[in-house]
Amino acid sequence: MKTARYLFPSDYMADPSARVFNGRLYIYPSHDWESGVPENDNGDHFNMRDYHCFSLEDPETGLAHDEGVILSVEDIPWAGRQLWDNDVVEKDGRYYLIFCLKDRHDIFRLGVATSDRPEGPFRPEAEPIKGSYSIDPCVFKDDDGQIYVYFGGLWGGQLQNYEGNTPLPRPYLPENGETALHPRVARMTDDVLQFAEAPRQIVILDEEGRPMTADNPHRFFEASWMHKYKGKYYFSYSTGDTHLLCYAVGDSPYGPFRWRGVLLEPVVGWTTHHSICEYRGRWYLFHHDCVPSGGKTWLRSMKVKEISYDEKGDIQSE
Ligand code: FUB
Repeated sequence: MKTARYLFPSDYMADPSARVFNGRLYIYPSHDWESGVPENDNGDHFNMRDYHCFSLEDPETGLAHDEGVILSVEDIPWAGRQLWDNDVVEKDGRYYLIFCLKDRHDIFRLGVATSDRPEGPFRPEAEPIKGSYSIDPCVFKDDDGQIYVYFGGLWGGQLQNYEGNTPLPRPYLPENGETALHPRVARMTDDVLQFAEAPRQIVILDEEGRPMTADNPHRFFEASWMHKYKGKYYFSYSTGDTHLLCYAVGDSPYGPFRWRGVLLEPVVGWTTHHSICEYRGRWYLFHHDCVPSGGKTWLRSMKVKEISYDEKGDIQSE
């Protein structure tokens, strides 16, 4: 199966994070809806209010089964608005959902909610992760058990409001020829509730081995995802306004990651966002597009397609 197919025709779900827990495949998407907020470059029209969990028996044929609501914005004590992308990791039989949401000052933070079941419901912590900012957390558990969160996103994702981890007095988006903004990574504490270290900027190198510049159509925009294949770290991401999904490969969870290729060409809709997951010995790319909503960028539908690797470890996705 190299053609993508839709997973849940009866509602709009985006940014699918696919994970395997206890031999079962789960998907944790954002839940799009028609909120009536006008579209703008800040992404205000993505005004989501809850998350559902889905399980999927067979990515080749089956539809996703809705396990119900697992977290709602009104249950999060520090909530402002806009429940964007999330991801889930397991540690010692507990499940940790890491999500992004604007606080009451309209600043995106990362939060944690916990459950003893992958299907939730998840109970949110009282405060966001200390020192967190921006959007699109991906929670990656390495083979040694260490857990890392990758995050960051431009424009409405507010990454341009920071230099390193420090808020800037004014946002700064690098210009052509300047080094692009890059995503962040932080190791999590043993209880998976806080950063164990100050977030580090990770570097994506171009084909010549130089840090990507702002005018490179393959530079990072949002939607970090990390997976491991044959001992190598594959960092994949969305290029935002050039509408691609790309991947880059490195030897450490902190990078640097060298650009290797395009995973997905532009689809109908503005955003591209995805996850990559191995299930029953096969590899799958989960993503979304806006075909079922007739191109409404804020109403997205999740899809899956099989991918494979060649002998060099390059991903074959078309
Ligand atoms: O779903 C809201 C935002 O749109 C996500 O956080 C971004 O990655 C983009 O898909």
